[in-house]
Order: sequence, then structure tokens, then C-alpha cells
Amino acid sequence: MSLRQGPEQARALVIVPTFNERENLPVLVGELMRQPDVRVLVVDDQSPDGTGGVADGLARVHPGRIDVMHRTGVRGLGRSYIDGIAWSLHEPVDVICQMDADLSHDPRHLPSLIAAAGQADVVIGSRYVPGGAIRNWPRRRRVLSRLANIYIRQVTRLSARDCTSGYRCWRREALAAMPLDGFISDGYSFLVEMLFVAAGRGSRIAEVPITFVERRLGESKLSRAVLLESALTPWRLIARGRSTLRRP
Ligand SMILES: Nc1nc2c(ncn2[C@@H]2O[C@H](COP(=O)(O)OP(=O)(O)OP(=O)(O)O)[C@@H](O)[C@H]2O)c(=O)[nH]1
Ligand SMILES: [Mg+2]
Repeated sequence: MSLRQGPEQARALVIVPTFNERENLPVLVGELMRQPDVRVLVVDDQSPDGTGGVADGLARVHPGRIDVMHRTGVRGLGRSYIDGIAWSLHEPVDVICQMDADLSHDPRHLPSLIAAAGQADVVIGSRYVPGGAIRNWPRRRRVLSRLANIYIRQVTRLSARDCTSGYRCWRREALAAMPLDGFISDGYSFLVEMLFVAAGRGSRIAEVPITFVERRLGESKLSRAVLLESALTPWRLIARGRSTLRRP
């Protein structure tokens, strides 16, 4: 099935998880609102800096185009995405996208991701395909990300070059077919798990180049615990894959 083409564009909903992004969110939303047929769902985890309130204000400025989910309970990127995806699947949209709030993911790349979803089930905004780039990352961050991707590809046999990118665009049907309540990771590893599960279900995974820009405002939430979960998840995924295969 092809997506709407030409003047009638695919209707896109972009899920933006936020935790303490009050300075970045208005800039990101402003840029996204310049694109036709794009809606936004902000999933805020009770940010102490008041990002949730900022998001509510943006929703009032752009009625019908911005929704805000105020999560309560256990915080987490994976959990936020699961809740956001479950909500988004009830909306009349053709593609559902994932994007960080910290302006690392330039909304100008969004049309190329959406266009590529015409021929793929999930499109990754990729730093590691020809034309992709990273701006303003220190050397140790570059090395860590490169090594993480080599490690994930080796262990899981995923063929995508950038398995940890959080900039993605899904065809709605592909996302709807994912067993969202069976996910085992709740942090950043959720991104790898999503790809692993999608690949296992035969989804077509494509990559389009993006230039990733290091955040200028706010703080990264990458912690030791996040890195540990990321190191273990590929093994947990293949272990689960094998045990699933062994079942009668
Ligand atoms: N809802 C929610 N959003 C989160 C959580 N942790 C991170 N985020 C958001 O997820 C996105 C990515 O988080 P970052 O802190 O930028 O992590 P990162 O991009 O891996 O790290 P940097 O490259 O250092 O920025 C941002 O939009 C964050 O605000 C969380 O627990 N809950
Ligand atoms: Mg970031």
C-alpha cells in the first residue's frame, strides 16, 4: 500500500518524549508547525522544570495540532513511547514518527523520512549511512556510539547501520502490529528492541541520512544505568528470541 503522494501528503504524527526540555520544546514545535500535515504528541514525564506546562501552552497556540500526555508513575523513555504509541494508533494518521526534543533531530529531515516510508515499514534517520553526520559531539561520544552500534549489530544481527537513533518514522500498520505490551526494556534500549522486534516480524527497515546535532540547551539523561541496560539488552533480546523459537 502506498502512502498519499504529491499535494496530498501523508498525515504524520510526531511523538516527542520530554524530560526537562522547557527551552528546547518551543523551538522544536515552532519548526514542526511550519510543515503541513504534521501533528505532535508531547509525552512528558512530570518534568521538574515545567516542560509539561510549556507544552500545554504550545497546544493552546496550535489548536488541533498539538496534544500533550502528562504521564504519572514510573518515568522512562521506553514507557513514554509505549504510552505515546498506544494513543497515536487511535488517531487518523498515516505515519507515526519518533523524535527527541533537544533539537538533535532536525525537523527539516522529516519530509525525507516520511517519503521513504512509502517503500519501507520503518525509516531510521541515520548518522551512519553515506550523507549522515554528527555535529559537535566530543570524540568519546562518537566512539561510544560507533562501538554501541557495532556491538548491537554483531549480537542481534540487525543490518541497520544506526540502531540507536531515536529519529524514526513508522508506517502506521507496522507500528500497530508490534506487541507493545511484550517489551522488556523501558529505557533507551527500547529503541533497539523496537527494531529487533520489527525485523523479526519481517518489517522492511530503511535508513535515510541525517545530520545529528548535539544538544545546546538542557542536560543529557544518559547515565551509567542507561549504558548498563544498553549493554545487556542485545543479549536479552536474542535469548528471548531463541526461547520463543523453542516453544512448540
Ligand atoms: N518522557 C520522557 N522523556 C525522556 C526521558 N528520558 C529522556 N527523555 C527524552 O528523550 C529524548 C532523548 O533524551 P536525551 O537526554 O537527549 O538523550 P540522548 O539524546 O541519548 O543524549 P544526548 O545526546 O546527550 O542528548 C529527549 O527528548 C529527552 O527529553 C524520560 O524518562 N521520559
Ligand atoms: Mg539528545
